[in-house]
Amino acid sequence: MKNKILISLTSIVLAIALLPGNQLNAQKAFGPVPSEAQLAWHEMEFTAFVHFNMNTFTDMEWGTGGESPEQFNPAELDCRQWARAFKDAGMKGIILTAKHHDGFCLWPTKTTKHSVKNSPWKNGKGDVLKELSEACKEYGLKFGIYLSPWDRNNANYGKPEYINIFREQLRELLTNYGDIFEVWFDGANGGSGYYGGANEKRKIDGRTYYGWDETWAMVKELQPDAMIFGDGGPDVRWVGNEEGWANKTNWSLLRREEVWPGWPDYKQLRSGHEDGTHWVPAEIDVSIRPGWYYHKKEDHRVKSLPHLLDIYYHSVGRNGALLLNVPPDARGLIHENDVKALKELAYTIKADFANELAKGQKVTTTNVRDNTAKYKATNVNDRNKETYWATADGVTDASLIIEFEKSIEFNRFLIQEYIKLGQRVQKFTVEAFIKDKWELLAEETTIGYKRILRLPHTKTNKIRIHIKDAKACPLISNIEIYHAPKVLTIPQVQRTKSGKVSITPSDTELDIYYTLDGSVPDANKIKYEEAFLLKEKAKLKTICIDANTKSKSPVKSANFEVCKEKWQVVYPKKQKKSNTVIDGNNSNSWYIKAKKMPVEIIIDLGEELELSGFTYLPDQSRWAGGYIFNYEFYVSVDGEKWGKAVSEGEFSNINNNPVQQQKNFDAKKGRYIKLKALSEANNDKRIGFAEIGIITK
Ligand code: FUL
Repeated sequence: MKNKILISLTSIVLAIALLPGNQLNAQKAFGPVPSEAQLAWHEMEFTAFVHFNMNTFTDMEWGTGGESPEQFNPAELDCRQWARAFKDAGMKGIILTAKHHDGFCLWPTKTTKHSVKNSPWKNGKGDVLKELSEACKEYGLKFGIYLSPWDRNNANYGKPEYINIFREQLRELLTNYGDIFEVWFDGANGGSGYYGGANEKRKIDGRTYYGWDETWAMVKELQPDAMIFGDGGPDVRWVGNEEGWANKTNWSLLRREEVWPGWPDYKQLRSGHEDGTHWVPAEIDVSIRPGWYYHKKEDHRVKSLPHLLDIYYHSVGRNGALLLNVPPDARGLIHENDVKALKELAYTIKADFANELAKGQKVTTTNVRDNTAKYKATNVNDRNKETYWATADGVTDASLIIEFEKSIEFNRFLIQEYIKLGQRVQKFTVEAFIKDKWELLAEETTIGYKRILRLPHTKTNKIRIHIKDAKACPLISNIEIYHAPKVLTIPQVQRTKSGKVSITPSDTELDIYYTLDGSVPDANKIKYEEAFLLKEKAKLKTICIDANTKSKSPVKSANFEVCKEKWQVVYPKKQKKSNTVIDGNNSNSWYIKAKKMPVEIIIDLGEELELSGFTYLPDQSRWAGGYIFNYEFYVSVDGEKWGKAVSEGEFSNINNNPVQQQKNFDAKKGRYIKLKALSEANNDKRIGFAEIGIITK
């Protein structure tokens, strides 16, 4: 009997000890944890992706595989220039498209003739992998490879033989170029291809065809520390979009066995799985341009600084790693526009995190496991990543207060969990003590390796971090507080068809001022509070000002004509969405099918005006086309008699630089305008428009 009681008592004690909240969770892992190599990968945070290959020379995104090696010839290729630009941008590594879907290999592989070996570049003696791996070493960057599983060139693609070829390519890459930190396997597969001349569609089963288990084992055998990227890992997962963001709730955990390349539920990858079985953190891949490859016509569409900053805060700031693609041009160099954008981004990130305010300040807490060096509250601001604040086992609701000697101003909050023992926090808030009470600044969910919050500009002497829920006692290793300067890039101005003008600043906390009389705007001019009506012709000048520092953005000028409220597209007749052409919105577009040229569009301006020019903005979207090349422009009083064209000619460089085109002519009065397209820049069978405008005398 005594023994029985003893046995059941022991089992109760054992059962209690095994309950998640009651283990020695401050010292033991809870759930999946990262490997050493994954930890090192987390710390890289920001890496360059380089799409440079056959597509760079054919102006494509997905080559068919039928290209000729003759087409690859980067006359000025300089991998050191790439490495320098990335190093200066604060990136820690480079991943290169050694082979993209079109199958062209950037190294002299033994597995196929479709490589640099048969290109005119360096008379077939060149090796991009060698040059870039050496540049990486020189600049202290890690080196990674992208090898497309889909190969639209290879005759054996789809058959078992191809898998041996694919693995052999991998073997060459993983043995000849030093340490590889990441191997990137793309899940994309569109089926059709050249396939050695067969020109057909080939279907494979993404789950079974590539024999992933064996392929992954080979990677680990040759490069034990390399991270393997795939839709569902195994080491690093895709984030489920190519726009540059993870969800705010982002677990580094994944029910990995459920995911495979081409998984239809890929949107779940944006958050990971709270109950994930493996540590598979998110990598956020996005391009600095609309396309993954360089296209001259996108030179004016390198992402703006505010956009790149959003990407940074929505990736690195949301427990992910940022893989920013910067595609070199056909010279083999990173284009000057991209270099400039990278410089601005690096400068701003540096400025945002220049001056840390929490280090060494007083920290108190509502709960601590014990006050030993390992767990005490002040571990969060000691700058030692091996120490952390831990609550007692089972306590998953606790606060921590950072008290500043003098009142501070801040707008960035950075927090890190001690992920070596698992990702735990499920809910937390940040508050500031203002005028004798706690004000809520943010209510959030996960933390993970790193979470950065952009908060409203706040003045305080106390900040409270309240962990409201966690899977096990929270372990917080680091908290940092910053006061980031406002982003003072040029404001954006938009005006609708009916004349409503809106001004968007690069930083929501800036004040906006404007003038309509041509004078320079400053803090004494009209303050912009909300969108306003401006129907008549006017010159708008606007500026953003930081009320605290008085710093100013550059001035944005917009010359508005009479608004398009009365305008109507009268030809082609009754075409849905043709009003897109005159709605004041540059980011939507409309096309006229054009089996034969010429093609024309007629607009009724609703009143007679004295015209002296017109503007044509082609479609600005990623898959744009239909660029008018040769044109004629007419003005008419009644829409019937047109007379001679008031302007004719060509939009000379529209293909390479599809920005707004402007043509001026001798003034003519009229109420109707006609833009006639005589030819399309690429013999495309359609003509596209984002916007048509006029210039009046
Ligand atoms: C996609 C590919 O199809 C794109 O071309 C690009 O390589 C991107 C990173 O992944 O799935």
